[in-house]
Amino acid sequence: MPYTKDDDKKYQEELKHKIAELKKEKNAVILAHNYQRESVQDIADIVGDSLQLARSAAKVNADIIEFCGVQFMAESASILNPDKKVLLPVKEAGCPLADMISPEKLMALKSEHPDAAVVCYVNSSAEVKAESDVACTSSNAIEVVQSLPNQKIIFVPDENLGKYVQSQVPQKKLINWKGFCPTHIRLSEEEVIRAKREHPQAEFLAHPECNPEVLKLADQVCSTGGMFKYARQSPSKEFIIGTESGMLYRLQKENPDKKFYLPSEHLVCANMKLITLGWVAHSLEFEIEEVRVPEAIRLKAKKSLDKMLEITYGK
Ligand code: CIZ
Repeated sequence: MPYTKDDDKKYQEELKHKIAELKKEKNAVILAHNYQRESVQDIADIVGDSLQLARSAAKVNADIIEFCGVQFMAESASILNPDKKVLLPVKEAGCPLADMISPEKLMALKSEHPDAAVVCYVNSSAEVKAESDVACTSSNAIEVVQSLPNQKIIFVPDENLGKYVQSQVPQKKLINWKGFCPTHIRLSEEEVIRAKREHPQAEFLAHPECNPEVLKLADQVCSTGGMFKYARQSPSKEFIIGTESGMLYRLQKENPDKKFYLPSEHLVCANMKLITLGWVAHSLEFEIEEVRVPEAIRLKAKKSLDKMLEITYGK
């Protein structure tokens, strides 16, 4: 008998049931990033950006954190919550942007600019965070750079975010690492112009990892968290979303009277999409792949995350 759509639906329901049972049995909580598949967002206890998820992990009373996202996000959750077992359902779910800088390359750059402070985007490894003065996200990068006494700032690894911050903080000199997000850089100026032509009433919200030509066309440049807030508060009814496709599901769910459009079919992060219900069930059942950062690196990386939290939340 051929496998049908109904069989697939039944299988997905069985997986959801299995995940719910395993969660209870193991006292686990499921966190999912805003870029995850709809089916994964649906089974999550919390959906958010990497920082929100890492912070909320500290507040939950669970023994296991099932982190549906990519490697650096699970690492940040583990750095901030060393007493909990953090699982990444698919160990291959990496971040090419985070892999574009190594601690050795960062150390070499630091020795060329000894008077510069080092700011690392959260999309970086624990080792790179450990070599940085302070971390930042796309929602607080400007605030973090402004808060530092140094005039010179080494900014790693995302060049587009660094250039955007430089445009907003012209009094500082940013030395930007030439890393990029392979998903965001694929959004072209032409695609945005076409989407604007097709939806003339829509506001264009762009993520700062997009290319500068694309950001020039934006009505608002914001992080994923900023996009949710802006879409909720804006009187506009239509929005073109310049970031990963997973965002549209929650935006639409939270704003049923508004319309959201993806300007390009290329805005799909293959690593985020590696996580499926099947892998979540497998990971919970066998408690794999555990993400743990060696203690000496964890303590140094935590310092840069704590400094960012202090700048952003004052504690
Ligand atoms: O920090 C995050 O979760 C990422 C990768 C993007 C964003 O804007 O929230």
